[in-house]
Amino acid sequence: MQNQLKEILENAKKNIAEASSKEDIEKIRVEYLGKKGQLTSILKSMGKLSKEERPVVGKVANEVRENIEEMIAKAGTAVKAKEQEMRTKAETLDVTVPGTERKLGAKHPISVTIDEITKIFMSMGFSVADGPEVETVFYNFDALNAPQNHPSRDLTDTFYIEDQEDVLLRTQTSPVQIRTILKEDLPIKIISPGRCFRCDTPDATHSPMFHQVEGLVVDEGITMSDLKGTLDAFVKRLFGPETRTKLRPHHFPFTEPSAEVDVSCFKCGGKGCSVCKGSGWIEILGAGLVHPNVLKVGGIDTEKYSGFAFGMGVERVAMLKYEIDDIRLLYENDMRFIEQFK
Ligand code: 2NM
Repeated sequence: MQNQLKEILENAKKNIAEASSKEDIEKIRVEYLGKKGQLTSILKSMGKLSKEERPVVGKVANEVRENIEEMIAKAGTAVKAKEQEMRTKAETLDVTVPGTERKLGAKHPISVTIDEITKIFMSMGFSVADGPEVETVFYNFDALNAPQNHPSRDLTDTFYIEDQEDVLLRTQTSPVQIRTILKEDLPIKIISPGRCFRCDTPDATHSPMFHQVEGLVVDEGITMSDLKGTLDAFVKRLFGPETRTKLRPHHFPFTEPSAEVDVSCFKCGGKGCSVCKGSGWIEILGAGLVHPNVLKVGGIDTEKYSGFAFGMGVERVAMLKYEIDDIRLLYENDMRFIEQFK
Protein backbone atom coordinates (compact mmCIF):
# COMPACT_ATOMS: atom_id res chain seq x y z
CA MET A 1 0.00 0.00 0.00
CA GLN A 2 2.87 2.32 0.74
CA ASN A 3 4.20 1.61 -2.72
CA GLN A 4 0.79 2.41 -4.15
CA LEU A 5 0.84 5.72 -2.30
CA LYS A 6 4.31 6.53 -3.63
CA GLU A 7 3.14 5.77 -7.14
CA ILE A 8 0.13 8.01 -6.70
CA LEU A 9 2.37 10.83 -5.54
CA GLU A 10 4.73 10.37 -8.49
CA ASN A 11 1.85 10.30 -10.99
CA ALA A 12 0.26 13.36 -9.44
CA LYS A 13 3.58 15.19 -9.60
CA LYS A 14 3.88 14.35 -13.31
CA ASN A 15 0.27 15.29 -14.09
CA ILE A 16 0.52 18.59 -12.25
CA ALA A 17 3.72 19.48 -14.04
CA GLU A 18 1.94 18.98 -17.35
CA ALA A 19 -1.16 20.96 -16.39
CA SER A 20 -1.51 24.22 -18.31
CA SER A 21 -4.95 25.52 -17.34
CA LYS A 22 -7.26 25.93 -14.36
CA GLU A 23 -9.44 23.20 -15.86
CA ASP A 24 -6.50 20.73 -16.05
CA ILE A 25 -5.68 21.34 -12.40
CA GLU A 26 -9.27 20.92 -11.29
CA LYS A 27 -9.43 17.62 -13.15
CA ILE A 28 -6.28 16.47 -11.36
CA ARG A 29 -7.65 17.54 -7.99
CA VAL A 30 -10.82 15.51 -8.57
CA GLU A 31 -8.84 12.53 -9.83
CA TYR A 32 -6.60 12.33 -6.77
CA LEU A 33 -8.36 14.07 -3.89
CA GLY A 34 -12.02 13.92 -4.94
CA LYS A 35 -14.66 11.69 -3.30
CA LYS A 36 -13.92 8.95 -5.79
CA GLY A 37 -10.27 9.94 -6.16
CA GLN A 38 -7.31 7.59 -6.05
CA LEU A 39 -6.08 8.76 -2.66
CA THR A 40 -9.54 8.72 -1.15
CA SER A 41 -10.12 5.12 -2.17
CA ILE A 42 -6.83 4.12 -0.53
CA LEU A 43 -7.80 5.88 2.69
CA LYS A 44 -11.16 4.13 2.56
CA SER A 45 -9.55 0.71 2.18
CA MET A 46 -7.26 1.26 5.19
CA GLY A 47 -9.80 -0.60 7.33
CA LYS A 48 -8.40 -3.83 5.92
CA LEU A 49 -4.97 -3.15 7.39
CA SER A 50 -3.68 -4.52 10.69
CA LYS A 51 -3.55 -2.32 13.81
CA GLU A 52 0.23 -1.95 13.45
CA GLU A 53 0.22 -1.01 9.80
CA ARG A 54 -2.69 1.43 9.96
CA PRO A 55 -0.94 4.41 11.68
CA VAL A 56 2.16 4.03 9.49
CA VAL A 57 0.25 3.92 6.23
CA GLY A 58 -2.09 6.62 7.54
CA LYS A 59 0.84 8.92 8.17
CA VAL A 60 2.25 8.34 4.70
CA ALA A 61 -1.20 8.82 3.13
CA ASN A 62 -1.64 12.12 4.94
CA GLU A 63 1.78 13.29 3.83
CA VAL A 64 0.98 12.34 0.24
CA ARG A 65 -2.34 14.22 0.44
CA GLU A 66 -0.70 17.34 1.89
CA ASN A 67 1.99 17.11 -0.74
CA ILE A 68 -0.51 16.88 -3.57
CA GLU A 69 -2.62 19.69 -2.10
CA GLU A 70 0.43 21.90 -1.89
CA MET A 71 1.51 21.10 -5.47
CA ILE A 72 -2.01 21.81 -6.74
CA ALA A 73 -2.12 25.14 -4.92
CA LYS A 74 1.25 26.15 -6.35
CA ALA A 75 0.32 25.02 -9.86
CA GLY A 76 -2.95 26.98 -9.57
CA THR A 77 -1.08 30.19 -8.80
CA ALA A 78 1.39 29.57 -11.63
CA VAL A 79 -1.36 28.87 -14.17
CA LYS A 80 -3.27 32.00 -13.09
CA ALA A 81 -0.18 34.13 -13.63
CA LYS A 82 0.46 32.51 -17.00
CA GLU A 83 -3.14 33.08 -18.11
CA GLN A 84 -2.96 36.75 -17.09
CA GLU A 85 0.29 37.12 -19.01
CA MET A 86 -1.28 35.57 -22.13
CA ARG A 87 -4.28 37.88 -21.83
CA THR A 88 -2.05 40.94 -21.57
CA LYS A 89 -0.06 39.79 -24.55
CA ALA A 90 -3.20 39.25 -26.63
CA GLU A 91 -4.48 42.72 -25.76
CA THR A 92 -1.25 44.50 -26.57
CA LEU A 93 -1.62 47.05 -29.35
CA ASP A 94 1.19 47.33 -31.85
CA VAL A 95 1.14 51.03 -32.61
CA THR A 96 3.72 50.57 -35.36
CA VAL A 97 1.36 48.50 -37.55
CA PRO A 98 0.24 50.66 -40.53
CA GLY A 99 -3.40 51.80 -40.15
CA THR A 100 -6.23 51.25 -42.62
CA GLU A 101 -6.40 54.28 -44.88
CA ARG A 102 -9.76 56.03 -44.98
CA LYS A 103 -10.45 57.72 -48.28
CA LEU A 104 -11.71 61.25 -47.73
CA GLY A 105 -14.50 62.57 -49.90
CA ALA A 106 -14.56 66.05 -51.40
CA LYS A 107 -17.16 68.77 -51.51
CA HIS A 108 -18.95 68.79 -54.86
CA PRO A 109 -18.08 71.82 -57.06
CA ILE A 110 -21.77 72.83 -57.07
CA SER A 111 -21.75 72.88 -53.26
CA VAL A 112 -18.43 74.74 -53.26
CA THR A 113 -19.96 77.38 -55.57
CA ILE A 114 -23.25 77.69 -53.63
CA ASP A 115 -21.31 78.04 -50.38
CA GLU A 116 -19.09 80.74 -51.86
CA ILE A 117 -22.05 82.73 -53.27
CA THR A 118 -23.96 82.31 -49.99
CA LYS A 119 -21.01 83.53 -47.92
CA ILE A 120 -20.72 86.72 -49.99
CA PHE A 121 -24.42 87.58 -49.70
CA MET A 122 -24.53 86.72 -46.00
CA SER A 123 -21.67 89.16 -45.44
CA MET A 124 -23.93 91.81 -47.06
CA GLY A 125 -26.74 91.06 -44.60
CA PHE A 126 -28.81 88.58 -46.63
CA SER A 127 -30.47 85.57 -44.97
CA VAL A 128 -30.77 82.18 -46.62
CA ALA A 129 -34.32 80.93 -47.32
CA ASP A 130 -35.43 77.61 -48.73
CA GLY A 131 -38.62 75.91 -49.78
CA PRO A 132 -40.07 72.80 -51.44
CA GLU A 133 -38.76 71.44 -54.74
CA VAL A 134 -42.23 70.07 -55.49
CA GLU A 135 -44.41 73.15 -55.94
CA THR A 136 -47.83 74.25 -57.12
CA VAL A 137 -48.72 76.26 -60.23
CA PHE A 138 -49.63 79.17 -57.95
CA TYR A 139 -46.18 79.59 -56.35
CA ASN A 140 -44.20 78.67 -59.49
CA PHE A 141 -46.15 80.67 -62.12
CA ASP A 142 -49.35 82.53 -61.09
CA ALA A 143 -47.86 84.47 -58.17
CA LEU A 144 -44.85 85.35 -60.32
CA ASN A 145 -46.98 87.24 -62.84
CA ALA A 146 -46.38 84.61 -65.55
CA PRO A 147 -49.04 85.06 -68.24
CA GLN A 148 -51.50 82.15 -68.67
CA ASN A 149 -50.01 81.40 -72.10
CA HIS A 150 -46.36 81.68 -71.05
CA PRO A 151 -44.36 78.93 -72.83
CA SER A 152 -42.57 77.83 -69.63
CA ARG A 153 -45.94 76.65 -68.27
CA ASP A 154 -46.12 74.09 -71.08
CA LEU A 155 -45.97 70.35 -70.40
CA THR A 156 -42.95 70.18 -72.69
CA ASP A 157 -41.01 72.69 -70.55
CA THR A 158 -42.09 71.85 -67.01
CA PHE A 159 -42.22 68.53 -65.15
CA TYR A 160 -45.77 68.13 -63.86
CA ILE A 161 -46.44 65.44 -61.29
CA GLU A 162 -48.45 62.70 -63.01
CA ASP A 163 -52.25 63.15 -62.85
CA GLN A 164 -51.90 66.38 -60.90
CA GLU A 165 -52.04 69.37 -63.22
CA ASP A 166 -51.50 71.70 -60.27
CA VAL A 167 -48.32 70.05 -58.90
CA LEU A 168 -44.90 70.41 -60.52
CA LEU A 169 -41.17 70.45 -59.95
CA ARG A 170 -40.17 74.09 -59.48
CA THR A 171 -38.55 75.58 -62.59
CA GLN A 172 -36.72 78.24 -60.57
CA THR A 173 -36.33 79.05 -56.87
CA SER A 174 -38.63 82.10 -57.09
CA PRO A 175 -41.47 80.26 -55.28
CA VAL A 176 -39.30 80.61 -52.17
CA GLN A 177 -39.43 84.40 -52.63
CA ILE A 178 -43.23 84.32 -52.90
CA ARG A 179 -43.48 82.14 -49.77
CA THR A 180 -41.22 84.60 -47.94
CA ILE A 181 -43.27 87.63 -49.06
CA LEU A 182 -46.40 85.89 -47.77
CA LYS A 183 -44.88 84.79 -44.47
CA GLU A 184 -42.29 87.30 -43.29
CA ASP A 185 -42.45 90.96 -42.27
CA LEU A 186 -40.71 93.72 -44.22
CA PRO A 187 -37.95 94.50 -44.93
CA ILE A 188 -36.95 91.30 -46.74
CA LYS A 189 -33.37 90.54 -47.73
CA ILE A 190 -32.92 86.91 -48.74
CA ILE A 191 -31.22 84.58 -51.14
CA SER A 192 -32.65 81.18 -52.08
CA PRO A 193 -30.14 78.61 -53.30
CA GLY A 194 -31.53 75.31 -54.52
CA ARG A 195 -32.40 72.74 -57.14
CA CYS A 196 -34.64 73.44 -60.10
CA PHE A 197 -36.04 71.27 -62.88
CA ARG A 198 -36.88 71.83 -66.53
CA CYS A 199 -37.66 69.38 -69.36
CA ASP A 200 -34.40 69.69 -71.23
CA THR A 201 -32.53 66.99 -73.12
CA PRO A 202 -29.07 66.81 -71.56
CA ASP A 203 -26.21 68.19 -73.64
CA ALA A 204 -22.98 70.04 -72.85
CA THR A 205 -24.86 73.08 -71.49
CA HIS A 206 -28.28 71.68 -70.44
CA SER A 207 -29.43 69.44 -67.63
CA PRO A 208 -33.04 68.71 -66.58
CA MET A 209 -31.90 69.27 -62.98
CA PHE A 210 -29.78 72.28 -62.12
CA HIS A 211 -29.21 74.80 -59.34
CA GLN A 212 -30.01 78.44 -58.92
CA VAL A 213 -29.34 81.16 -56.43
CA GLU A 214 -31.98 83.86 -56.51
CA GLY A 215 -32.14 86.95 -54.35
CA LEU A 216 -34.86 89.32 -53.19
CA VAL A 217 -34.75 92.64 -51.38
CA VAL A 218 -37.95 94.48 -50.47
CA ASP A 219 -37.81 97.73 -48.52
CA GLU A 220 -38.76 101.40 -48.73
CA GLY A 221 -37.07 103.25 -51.60
CA ILE A 222 -35.33 100.34 -53.34
CA THR A 223 -34.17 101.34 -56.85
CA MET A 224 -32.16 99.98 -59.78
CA SER A 225 -29.07 101.60 -58.26
CA ASP A 226 -29.40 99.37 -55.16
CA LEU A 227 -29.59 96.40 -57.51
CA LYS A 228 -26.58 97.44 -59.55
CA GLY A 229 -24.50 98.33 -56.47
CA THR A 230 -25.31 95.02 -54.77
CA LEU A 231 -24.52 92.91 -57.84
CA ASP A 232 -21.37 94.91 -58.55
CA ALA A 233 -20.08 94.26 -55.01
CA PHE A 234 -21.06 90.60 -55.38
CA VAL A 235 -19.24 89.93 -58.67
CA LYS A 236 -16.11 91.75 -57.46
CA ARG A 237 -15.99 89.30 -54.54
CA LEU A 238 -16.77 86.28 -56.72
CA PHE A 239 -14.58 87.00 -59.75
CA GLY A 240 -12.03 89.55 -58.47
CA PRO A 241 -11.89 93.30 -57.69
CA GLU A 242 -11.29 94.33 -61.33
CA THR A 243 -14.67 92.94 -62.43
CA ARG A 244 -17.11 95.42 -64.00
CA THR A 245 -20.86 94.97 -64.56
CA LYS A 246 -23.08 95.88 -67.48
CA LEU A 247 -26.90 95.80 -67.46
CA ARG A 248 -28.70 95.08 -70.74
CA PRO A 249 -32.47 95.59 -71.06
CA HIS A 250 -34.41 92.33 -71.03
CA HIS A 251 -37.83 90.96 -70.17
CA PHE A 252 -38.99 88.78 -67.30
CA PRO A 253 -42.65 88.51 -66.24
CA PHE A 254 -41.78 89.00 -62.55
CA THR A 255 -39.61 92.11 -62.85
CA GLU A 256 -40.08 95.55 -64.44
CA PRO A 257 -37.72 96.88 -65.58
CA SER A 258 -35.69 93.75 -66.21
CA ALA A 259 -32.07 93.32 -67.18
CA GLU A 260 -29.50 90.74 -68.05
CA VAL A 261 -26.26 91.33 -66.20
CA ASP A 262 -22.89 90.83 -67.88
CA VAL A 263 -19.55 90.87 -66.08
CA SER A 264 -16.22 91.74 -67.65
CA CYS A 265 -14.31 88.55 -68.36
CA PHE A 266 -12.36 87.47 -65.25
CA LYS A 267 -9.96 85.50 -67.44
CA CYS A 268 -8.84 88.14 -69.98
CA GLY A 269 -10.11 91.29 -68.27
CA GLY A 270 -12.24 92.21 -71.31
CA LYS A 271 -9.82 91.82 -74.20
CA GLY A 272 -11.55 88.70 -75.48
CA CYS A 273 -10.61 85.05 -74.94
CA SER A 274 -12.03 81.54 -75.06
CA VAL A 275 -13.90 81.92 -71.75
CA CYS A 276 -15.85 85.00 -72.94
CA LYS A 277 -15.99 83.76 -76.55
CA GLY A 278 -14.05 86.81 -77.70
CA SER A 279 -16.59 89.39 -76.49
CA GLY A 280 -14.87 90.43 -73.26
CA TRP A 281 -18.21 90.04 -71.40
CA ILE A 282 -19.90 87.08 -69.74
CA GLU A 283 -23.64 86.89 -69.06
CA ILE A 284 -24.09 85.77 -65.51
CA LEU A 285 -27.37 87.03 -63.99
CA GLY A 286 -30.94 88.02 -64.68
CA ALA A 287 -32.35 90.79 -62.52
CA GLY A 288 -34.79 93.63 -62.17
CA LEU A 289 -37.18 95.54 -59.93
CA VAL A 290 -39.88 93.25 -58.61
CA HIS A 291 -43.12 93.69 -60.58
CA PRO A 292 -45.85 95.36 -58.49
CA ASN A 293 -48.16 92.40 -59.28
CA VAL A 294 -45.71 90.11 -57.45
CA LEU A 295 -45.47 92.38 -54.41
CA LYS A 296 -49.27 92.65 -54.30
CA VAL A 297 -49.49 88.83 -53.86
CA GLY A 298 -47.97 89.44 -50.44
CA GLY A 299 -50.30 92.37 -49.77
CA ILE A 300 -47.37 94.80 -49.89
CA ASP A 301 -48.15 98.49 -50.34
CA THR A 302 -46.43 99.18 -53.67
CA GLU A 303 -46.68 102.95 -53.19
CA LYS A 304 -44.43 102.67 -50.15
CA TYR A 305 -42.30 99.62 -50.87
CA SER A 306 -40.32 98.41 -53.83
CA GLY A 307 -37.81 95.64 -54.36
CA PHE A 308 -35.17 94.14 -56.56
CA ALA A 309 -34.62 90.50 -57.45
CA PHE A 310 -32.00 88.56 -59.30
CA GLY A 311 -31.21 85.01 -60.30
CA MET A 312 -28.19 83.08 -61.48
CA GLY A 313 -27.41 79.55 -62.56
CA VAL A 314 -24.96 77.84 -60.22
CA GLU A 315 -23.77 75.36 -62.86
CA ARG A 316 -22.97 78.22 -65.22
CA VAL A 317 -20.95 80.06 -62.55
CA ALA A 318 -19.08 76.87 -61.59
CA MET A 319 -18.38 75.98 -65.23
CA LEU A 320 -17.00 79.46 -65.93
CA LYS A 321 -14.91 79.63 -62.77
CA TYR A 322 -13.42 76.16 -63.10
CA GLU A 323 -13.42 76.07 -66.92
CA ILE A 324 -15.63 72.97 -67.08
CA ASP A 325 -16.77 72.49 -70.66
CA ASP A 326 -19.58 69.95 -70.16
CA ILE A 327 -22.35 70.28 -67.53
CA ARG A 328 -22.79 66.49 -67.48
CA LEU A 329 -19.39 66.10 -65.78
CA LEU A 330 -21.04 67.62 -62.71
CA TYR A 331 -23.51 64.75 -62.35
CA GLU A 332 -21.37 61.70 -63.10
CA ASN A 333 -19.97 61.46 -59.56
CA ASP A 334 -16.55 60.50 -60.86
CA MET A 335 -14.23 61.12 -57.90
CA ARG A 336 -11.33 61.89 -60.23
CA PHE A 337 -13.36 64.89 -61.39
CA ILE A 338 -14.91 65.95 -58.09
CA GLU A 339 -11.64 65.75 -56.13
CA GLN A 340 -10.14 68.54 -58.24
CA PHE A 341 -12.29 71.20 -56.52
CA LYS A 342 -11.33 70.55 -52.89
C1 2NM B 1 -34.23 85.88 -62.18
C2 2NM B 1 -34.15 87.06 -62.88
C3 2NM B 1 -34.87 88.18 -62.45
C4 2NM B 1 -36.61 86.77 -59.49
C5 2NM B 1 -37.76 87.46 -59.22
C6 2NM B 1 -38.22 86.99 -58.04
C7 2NM B 1 -39.43 87.39 -57.31
F1 2NM B 1 -39.98 86.35 -56.73
F2 2NM B 1 -39.11 88.25 -56.39
F3 2NM B 1 -40.30 87.93 -58.14
N1 2NM B 1 -37.39 86.05 -57.62
N2 2NM B 1 -36.38 85.92 -58.52
C8 2NM B 1 -35.72 86.87 -60.65
C9 2NM B 1 -35.66 88.07 -61.32
C10 2NM B 1 -35.03 85.80 -61.08
O1 2NM B 1 -33.56 84.75 -62.54
C11 2NM B 1 -32.84 84.71 -63.73
